[in-house]
Amino acid sequence: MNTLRITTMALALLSATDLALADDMNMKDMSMSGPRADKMTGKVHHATGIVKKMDASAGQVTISHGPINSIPWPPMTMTFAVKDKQMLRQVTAGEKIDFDLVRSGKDQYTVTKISPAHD
Ligand SMILES: [Cu+2]
Repeated sequence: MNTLRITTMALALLSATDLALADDMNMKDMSMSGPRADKMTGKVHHATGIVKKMDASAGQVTISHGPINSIPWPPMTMTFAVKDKQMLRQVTAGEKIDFDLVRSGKDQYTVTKISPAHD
């Protein structure tokens, strides 16, 4: 079996696991903690929101975000740590953004990517 084939199979397995997990979360578990949430560590969630404020020295951004079904979260306003403080140079308060977040602790998520919203 060549390398490409093995990689393709591994990717197929990965996405099947992801889908099963997401399904399980949506159906039964609305909480953000516990063993199920632990399995989500490392998974990148995508969301949209409006920047409320930035704290460059603390490396934090407050975002009024829409629903994030993959966690799952309803819409809310909350403050996140950012992976890299430089990311805050690219945003302004009131701006509509697309962003990525990754679980970084119990009930804690870190924003790993911010870009202007597409629409
Ligand atoms: Cu939230």
